[in-house]
Amino acid sequence: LTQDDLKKIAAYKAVEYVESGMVLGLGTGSTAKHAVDRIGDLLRQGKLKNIVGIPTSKKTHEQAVSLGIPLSDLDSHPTLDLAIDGADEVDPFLNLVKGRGGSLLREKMVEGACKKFIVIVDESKLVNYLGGSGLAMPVEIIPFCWKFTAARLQNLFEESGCDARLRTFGGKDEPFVTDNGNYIVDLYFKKSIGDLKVASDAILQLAGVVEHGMFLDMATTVIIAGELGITIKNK
Ligand code: DER
Repeated sequence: LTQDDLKKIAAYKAVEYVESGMVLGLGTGSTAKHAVDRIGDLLRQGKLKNIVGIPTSKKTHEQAVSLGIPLSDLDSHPTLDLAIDGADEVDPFLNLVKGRGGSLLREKMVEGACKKFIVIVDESKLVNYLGGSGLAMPVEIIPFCWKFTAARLQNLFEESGCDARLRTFGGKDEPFVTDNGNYIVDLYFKKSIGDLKVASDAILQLAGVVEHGMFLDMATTVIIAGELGITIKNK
């Protein structure tokens, strides 16, 4: 089984939780893409009806439009029944790192408004502690004086051996710009950042920071697809 096979297996399992009439948060990324495709299939087959989708990125919005999934937004639906989305890291307490696709702000807004939030991952996303993969922990910041903000973020986590890097795209030095017109600083850690709530609050206190990619105590179910089968963890 390829990693994409596993992503698809997790995604299809999550869509089994979708009932007709639901207002759904539609996630972003290569795993969530399979879930959105599946929802589109079931709508077309008439097996699902009266679904309203709330996309978590312009990219997912376009995918959903192409599939004919009826769409709305948080202004019209401030509370959603269910969101399905991927994650970059999942710790043993179902805390997540998200945002390596750059959509963390809208994802956190949508998924924070849901009664249930199902996370779909292949087993490679499991970590012992957040930041433990040594890969990026994204922070969305405003473009104004981004170097100033990046330096403050790096200093905040000095003891964890933090390296803060502006996310660029296309190999050039052009800053990556989010759907919301902001920049992303990716934090790389050499050691655990300790208490996640303390870290989260410290990041959000910095003026110039919009949001970070730690989704703490938000997932209600995590569906993990591995070589040996599917594992479902509930909060
Ligand atoms: O950027 C994001 O938040 C994505 O959902 C990410 O967390 C998972 O992306 P993937 O399914 O492509 O690995």
